[in-house]
Amino acid sequence: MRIVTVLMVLGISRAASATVIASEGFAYSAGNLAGANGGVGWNGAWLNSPLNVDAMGMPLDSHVVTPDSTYAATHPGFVSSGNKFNGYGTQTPNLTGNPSHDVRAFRFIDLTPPEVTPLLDAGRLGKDGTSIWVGFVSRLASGTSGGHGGVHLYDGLTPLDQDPLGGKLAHERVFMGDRASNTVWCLERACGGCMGATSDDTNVQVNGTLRFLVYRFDFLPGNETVRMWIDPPLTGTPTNASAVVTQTAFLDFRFDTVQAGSTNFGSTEVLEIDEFRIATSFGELVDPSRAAPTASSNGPICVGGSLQLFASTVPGATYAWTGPHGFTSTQQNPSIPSTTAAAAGTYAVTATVGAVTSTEATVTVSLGADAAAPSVTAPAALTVTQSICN
Ligand SMILES: [Ca+2]
Ligand SMILES: [Ca+2]
Repeated sequence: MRIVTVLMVLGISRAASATVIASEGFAYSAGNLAGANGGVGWNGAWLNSPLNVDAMGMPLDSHVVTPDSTYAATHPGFVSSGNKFNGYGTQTPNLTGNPSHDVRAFRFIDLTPPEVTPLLDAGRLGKDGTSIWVGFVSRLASGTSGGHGGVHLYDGLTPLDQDPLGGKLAHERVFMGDRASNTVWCLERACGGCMGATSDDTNVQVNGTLRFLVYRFDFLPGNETVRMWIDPPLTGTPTNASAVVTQTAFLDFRFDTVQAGSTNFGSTEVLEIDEFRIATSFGELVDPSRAAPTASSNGPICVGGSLQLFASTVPGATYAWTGPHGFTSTQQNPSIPSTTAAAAGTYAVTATVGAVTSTEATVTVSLGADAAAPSVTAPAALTVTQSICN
């Protein structure tokens, strides 16, 4: 009797893909924003504080205005939809309960999808080692800026029936847009006296020119690194060197809520915001449908077997695979017919639609092989029986 143990190394496959976390094109009818519940990736509708009322007790809200922002007209490849958002500002004085004349709209991000889970730290976005892109188009149609406006990221929110600013001191973490003390587009950590305030101004004036503002938050142990771009080419992910702001000591923070709005000191000075997106790749800020494919394989396989790689379908895309041993392919689902041990490793694929290439999705393939020699194991006790002729 012989027991042969065949040892085989089993590999695991993993897939990674880019993710649109939330997207809002303000595809709503003209009118008040509160209660609008469209877009993708949100937990509930836009909220406005009931404390925002005019002298007559009528609600003051941010507005949806027709038509859409026109960035796509001048920058082919940028996808827009619906109408646009106007920060209301202080068109009507004597607000009850809101002496700062600061009208803001809030919305919670949906953090329940499984593809968002790896980005979470204690239930909010901002896990160490992850990067999140935020982008939107904005302009001040009236030209010169006297107030401020833009998009804020919050970690939690004080109920809006208690505070129309949602507990800015306790919860606001990031401001992106046109800050009160300057007239250029900026990145700011500003929350009325909280710890860790920074202001990073660009040299690009806030005016009637529609700008595509892009921010990338690299979440790290301790302080985050944040970069900002203005009107980056849509032809590919912008480089770190091309950033107009690089802040390597930004506050250590998490977020789960978005706020948009403005405080302006003239009745016609209203900030326009549109195509607001939160994603894990630049391409998805340009076109929220442009997620990276999911990569997978038929692994683990044995040396000598046929390796099959799979990229999920991205409409209209071309594909580019790279891998071990100089492997490249432009097929969506390439194969390697007779593998050698050198075929083991991580394969990466990108999808390109038009001028924008997705982030990489990867899959790691392990190849199993027979052990160098059979291993034979005898039982500890063996009875040998033989009939003897005598
Ligand atoms: Ca829009
Ligand atoms: Ca951190």
